Amino acid sequence: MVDRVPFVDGGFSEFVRSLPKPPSLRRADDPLRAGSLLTCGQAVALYRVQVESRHVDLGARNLKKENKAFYTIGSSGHEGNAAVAAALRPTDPAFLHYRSGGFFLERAAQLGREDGAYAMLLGIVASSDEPIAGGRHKVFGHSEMAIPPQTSTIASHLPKAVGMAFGIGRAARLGLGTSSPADAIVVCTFGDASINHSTAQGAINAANWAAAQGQPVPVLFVCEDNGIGISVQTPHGWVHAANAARGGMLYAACDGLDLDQTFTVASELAERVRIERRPAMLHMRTVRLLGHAGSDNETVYRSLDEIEATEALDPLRTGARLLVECGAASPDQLLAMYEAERGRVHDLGRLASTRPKLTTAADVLKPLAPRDADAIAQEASRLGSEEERRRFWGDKLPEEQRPAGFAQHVNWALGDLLSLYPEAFLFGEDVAKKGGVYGVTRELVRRAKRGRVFDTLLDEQTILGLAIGFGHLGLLPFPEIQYLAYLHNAEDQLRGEAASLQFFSNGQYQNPMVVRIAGYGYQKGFGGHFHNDNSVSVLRDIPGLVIASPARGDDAAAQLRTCAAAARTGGSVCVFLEPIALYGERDLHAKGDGLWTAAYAPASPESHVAIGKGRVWRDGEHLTLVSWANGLWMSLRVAEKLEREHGIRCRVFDLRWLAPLPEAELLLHAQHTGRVLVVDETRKSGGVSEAILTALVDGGFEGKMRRVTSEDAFIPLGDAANLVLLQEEAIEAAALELSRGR
Ligand SMILES: Cc1ncc(C[n+]2csc(CCOP(=O)(O)OP(=O)(O)O)c2C)c(N)n1
Ligand SMILES: [Mg+2]
Repeated sequence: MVDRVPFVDGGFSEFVRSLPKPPSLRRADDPLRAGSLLTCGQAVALYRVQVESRHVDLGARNLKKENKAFYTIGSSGHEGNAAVAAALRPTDPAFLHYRSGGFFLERAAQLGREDGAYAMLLGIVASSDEPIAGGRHKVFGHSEMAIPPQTSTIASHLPKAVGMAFGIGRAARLGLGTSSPADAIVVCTFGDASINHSTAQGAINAANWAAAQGQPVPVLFVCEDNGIGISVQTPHGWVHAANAARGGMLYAACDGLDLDQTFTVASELAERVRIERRPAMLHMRTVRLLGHAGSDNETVYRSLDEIEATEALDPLRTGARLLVECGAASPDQLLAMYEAERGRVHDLGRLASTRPKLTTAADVLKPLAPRDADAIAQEASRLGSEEERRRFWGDKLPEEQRPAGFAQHVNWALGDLLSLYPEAFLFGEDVAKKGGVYGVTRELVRRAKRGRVFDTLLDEQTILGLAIGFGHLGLLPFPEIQYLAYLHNAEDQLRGEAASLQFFSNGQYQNPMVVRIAGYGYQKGFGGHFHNDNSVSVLRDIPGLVIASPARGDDAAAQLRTCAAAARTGGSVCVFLEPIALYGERDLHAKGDGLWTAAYAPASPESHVAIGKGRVWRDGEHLTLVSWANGLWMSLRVAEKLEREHGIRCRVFDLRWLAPLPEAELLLHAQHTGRVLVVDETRKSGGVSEAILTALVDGGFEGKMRRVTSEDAFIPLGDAANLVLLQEEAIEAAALELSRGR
């Protein structure tokens, strides 16, 4: 593999030495050239940051050779992004591309910080001293620089950038304070290949869609276009052709090899975004030097001629030529600066490599999803003032209404939460005017203050991105995903982004949210797979995620409040699964028995349900049925029948939470009868029962265990659904077998 570092590094010095000396040097406060927004002094300072960024890249490669560094994706060739940072305010939230090192360092410099390069180097060596991720990843981020951390999933930060921009606008209209100034703009940077990703396309589209309706969306998309994504070339002119005239988005192109022009164009565009509160795209030309990463052998897909031609466009060379031609600096001064930065960064790299690393699993896990049960209990028990609630609900409060089913309880709890938290927002497809496809959110748009309950466009990635952005701002979002099946095309926003934020920011950033998802099977007379999805394993394996899965209205209301309280007090990311088939169910054993309704119990210490706390519905000594959601409803019916017809008495235990599972209680109730039947309406493979049985084994349970589940299938339309979904007959048969000792 050819190492191009000597050519880029040595080639730079050679190039600068060859520049003709300027006849005289200009003063620091002279404009760099006629019409420049930058003075000579500012241009030189900006250039120094670019040089610093380059030396961090070179330093990373040196440290890698000694096995002291773990990350060599650099910013070489992209240093023009320092001029974009200079055009913004340091309080403008920035979601950065992995080549935006210049941006990061310039923002540090703007704030008078001298530790920008050191922070990057600490990340490169994965030290626990690193200021954003604490050694968990090499990301650009800093809580004092308004730079939240990014994951490596390209483009996945764009939806949250749009969400944050939208949230800033919405909060400003409602007079709510947030973590960002009301006139902030949000910037996100990304590559030319990344722009093709559906996540990027969805985010850009969403910003334009909102802006087209006059909604403020002050987001600046910055495409750092080096013409290539790893080895795949971007068609010439593609970024321009696909974005220059798109929706109402402003668009401007700049040459990242010219720091002066980039600063001017970026400043003018940023100013328009700030004033007009409209989305804009800055298309910045860059080059990629030193390959995609240290391990990338560019010669496999690029000719040496091409590589050399690209190196000749090194922005440090073009920048040096500009400064020298304008008389802002002499070649000798620039060479001296280059070597001084090399030495300084080298020393910082050495120092960084001696700093501590994460040494225990407990340390790694610490910021993942902190939860304080007492704080949650206290917060979840808090009820808004009666006056406020009466203003929200009108004459009759929910507790003064007749007992009701699941959907109504969710509606009541959501209403109470909207009235309790002025910073709460409820949004999703069809949630506002229509009140949700099943009417769960009906009337809330009318009752809540304008703009707090709103319909989004049809894109689940955007819905979750909005929630993440709102969460960053300190707001409390309740996004709705219309059906579980449609979470799957957006789940990375939950898995890769939302759930990982506290982890990769060492607890410094939070994106609290309660994602309501309508799901599970058994919808009578409606459905097919996409409306009857029972696959939850994709949620269960997200570290730290809280999954509530209530079965009856009283639990639904209490658990929703618990989720909101966990989000509010600890930044928890919570998923609230709603069994569609039970939305309107009123009865349990017989038509008209009303046993699946409940009176509304408003927030109080008595009505609080802690995270991971299950519920015993029925006692018995012969057999323990373990279930949740529709499975619980069926289990209770079967238990009744078993007792009536066979004298078999079952204890029925409702998990209520699928993550974390109530493992200790589970064991206790299993031991009580010594026989456990897990009634799992999800899949046989990857379904929840796998975890339940494992928990019993891990807990040392030595009794008899069985499970009944649905089939590993997509759910067909009509009555055929019941051929693959778990049925009461199967539960009964298994229960009989188990209780007879087989
Ligand atoms: C969703 C996703 N798919 C694939 C990758 C692997 N990957 C990392 S960088 C990259 C190319 C990105 O190219 P571009 O956006 O042009 O950025 P550049 O590296 O050129 O600055 C790919 C495919 C990834 N990180 N995320
Ligand atoms: Mg690229």
